[in-house]
Amino acid sequence: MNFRRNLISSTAAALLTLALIPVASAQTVLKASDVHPAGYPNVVAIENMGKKLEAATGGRYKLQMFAGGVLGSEKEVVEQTQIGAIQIARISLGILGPVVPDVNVFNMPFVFRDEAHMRSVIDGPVGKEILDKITNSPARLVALGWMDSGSRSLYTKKEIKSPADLKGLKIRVMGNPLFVDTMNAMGGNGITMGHNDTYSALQTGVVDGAENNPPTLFTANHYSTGVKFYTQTTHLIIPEIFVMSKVTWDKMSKDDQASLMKFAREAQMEQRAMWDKSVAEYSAKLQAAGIQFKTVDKKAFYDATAPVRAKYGSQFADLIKRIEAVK
Ligand code: BDP
Repeated sequence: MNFRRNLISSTAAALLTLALIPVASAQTVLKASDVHPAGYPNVVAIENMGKKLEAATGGRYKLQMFAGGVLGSEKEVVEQTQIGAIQIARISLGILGPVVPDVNVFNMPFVFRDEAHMRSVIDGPVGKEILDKITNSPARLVALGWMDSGSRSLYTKKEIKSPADLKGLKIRVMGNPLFVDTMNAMGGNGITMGHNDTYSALQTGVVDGAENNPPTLFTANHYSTGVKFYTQTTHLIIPEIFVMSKVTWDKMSKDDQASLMKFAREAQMEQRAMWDKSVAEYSAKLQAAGIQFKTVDKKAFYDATAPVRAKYGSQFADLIKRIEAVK
């Protein structure tokens, strides 16, 4: 009796396994990476994009989000995406500069008048052109869309009123020579490191400060390292970007590619709405935690960084004219 029951149940189990195999093997898992924690607007927007793709393809694609930088620094994640070990990377455009030099036009200090200007540019033909340049470059990445990252400003223990106050201060910047030059021109010493190493560098005094937007200052806990002043230089207004490995893209059908592009565009818009709320929310939390938001004479920093725009901008002269002409 027992024997028969066991036989039946093991046969049933075998049939069940067989039935599951085709489904399981037909599903492609897209590993997605972000240095930001779960719940951050970028992470949520990418997860929602994945859910839509999963529904539209009847489960043939499933996105798995690895938030909080668990897959490595953005530089490492880009490399992993290029070879197809990671499928979707949400990164700062700043990190892509050394890989696709054409994107550096958006990475220059004060290239946009303000965040509204940056949005108009990325939404228009110039934004599309830069996405195409990434996709058509030898980098083996397909640009899916833009995201907002607001403005980057300085945070330090010491108050900064002018470029002279940055003298002798080591300020963490993202890994791109353009940002080292920018920080040096602003009066400090630019030190590059990955986002996930910045907290301990601030904590141990390896650096005296960093620069970023309010949501990052809060969610990465940088505000709890003794930093007191958030000096609103807004020297960089760099959009975020999300890219797919070309290895993965090339295996997708034209229809699936079109669905993904549609959902990517929706993710861009969804993140933007969440972004504005998150800047307001985290700025309030930072202030409640004692961080002093300071306005500053931006012109002094603008003037100080003129040599950086001259050095990196000459190759983009026509494009910069078109960016400036965007209302
Ligand atoms: C944040 C970006 C993130 C970067 C980080 C950084 O969202 O992609 O990794 O800055 O400074 O604003 O490294």
